Amino acid sequence: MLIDQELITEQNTELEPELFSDFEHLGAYLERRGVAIDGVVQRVRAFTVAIPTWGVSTGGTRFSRFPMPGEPRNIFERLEDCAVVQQLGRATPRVSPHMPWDHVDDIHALRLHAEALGLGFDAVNSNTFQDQLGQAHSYKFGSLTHTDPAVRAQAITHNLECIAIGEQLGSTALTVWIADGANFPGQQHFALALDRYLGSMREIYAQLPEGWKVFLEHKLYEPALYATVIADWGTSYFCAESLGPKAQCLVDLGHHAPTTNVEMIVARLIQLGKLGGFHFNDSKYGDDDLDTGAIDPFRIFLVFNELIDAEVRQVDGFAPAYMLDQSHNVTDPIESLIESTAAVQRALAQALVVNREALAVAQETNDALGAARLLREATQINVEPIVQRARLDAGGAIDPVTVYRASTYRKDKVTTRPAERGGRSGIV
Ligand code: PSV
Ligand code: MN
Repeated sequence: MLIDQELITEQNTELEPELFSDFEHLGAYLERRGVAIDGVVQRVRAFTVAIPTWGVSTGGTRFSRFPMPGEPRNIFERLEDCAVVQQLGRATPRVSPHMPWDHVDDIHALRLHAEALGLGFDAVNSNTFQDQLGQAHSYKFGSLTHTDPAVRAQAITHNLECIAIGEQLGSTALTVWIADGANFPGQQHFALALDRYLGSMREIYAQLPEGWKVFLEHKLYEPALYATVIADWGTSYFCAESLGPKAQCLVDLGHHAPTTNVEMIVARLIQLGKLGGFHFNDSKYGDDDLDTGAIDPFRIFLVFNELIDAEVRQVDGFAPAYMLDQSHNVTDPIESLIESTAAVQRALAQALVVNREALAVAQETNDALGAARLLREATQINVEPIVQRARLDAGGAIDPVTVYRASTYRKDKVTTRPAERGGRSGIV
């Protein structure tokens, strides 16, 4: 255990009386509304979200990065920090690795290290948006869609390597996000670029092992600032559909224009049987990678409202993969990940207490205001006692950030993890 279990127990003992009293009060309130609180706790407890390995390092912008003392310097140390988030929150038992950022020669040792920390591996993310040392061809003008077949072949090979690594780690999915696009009108032939993407992806798809999925992650813009090849959910859907049943669409919440109705995209992908998973985060202006729920908690609730609707309707094959994808530029990433996990759990709990029968009636009778009230009411309920109870029952901390701050974890790491000279800047 990375955080002294005694510290967790001490804190929990102190907070339990208040929590139990709030819980009882909320239970009575929900009962009057026809909701059994224990059922909601069970559902929140069963819910898990994967942590991005890059999320425990200090993030940055294209302008700068301000490394935090004691930050992890390699994947083994990153896993330790992920394990702290899991120990305190108990909802993040898997990590989503990024290659080659997390590359090690001995993959088996990595798997064992993760297992010893109580962690498993989620989808492997490939990276053909940066050039790596010693790489034969540059991705400056694209990767899977590059005009030069040799560059495409290199990008395909990298994705196949990611699959091979993922197999050794016990992962069952590959997430592909490409930065390919254009900075100038006329620079790229739109149709040919998309054709080349499909051609490359077909080769990757053909090598997916039994039981594996490939998630196609779309993004509006950046780093391509005029046009991006896989810019929107429509293109992503078309590609997933063209590739076959193992290909699904991944929705990163920040990858849309600010006013886009993301919950509707989620509903459409569910209806079309192609919702593969999520990268949760929040944003105000673009792909800000801010902490989930930090800016617009109502939006994440509306996404979960669609997810629970799909679940209640027992939509065939509905089983999205949940991941966080954030850049922690000014906070201790461990704290941000704890808070973001709780934000996701809160949205889930609120979506679970929506009166769906009443909502269906309001929708059928065109009661616009009544329908909106039902959703708003659910978000006005303070479901914190449910989230805290779920954490406590799972062996975590009622107030994980306070326990973390009371621990000496980061302070100890400042000594044992002396900062490396140089290091990456910008995106992590
Ligand atoms: C792209 O902006 C993205 O959301 C993709 O998921 C990448 O793999 C990740 O960020 C890299 O930080
Ligand atoms: Mn993402």
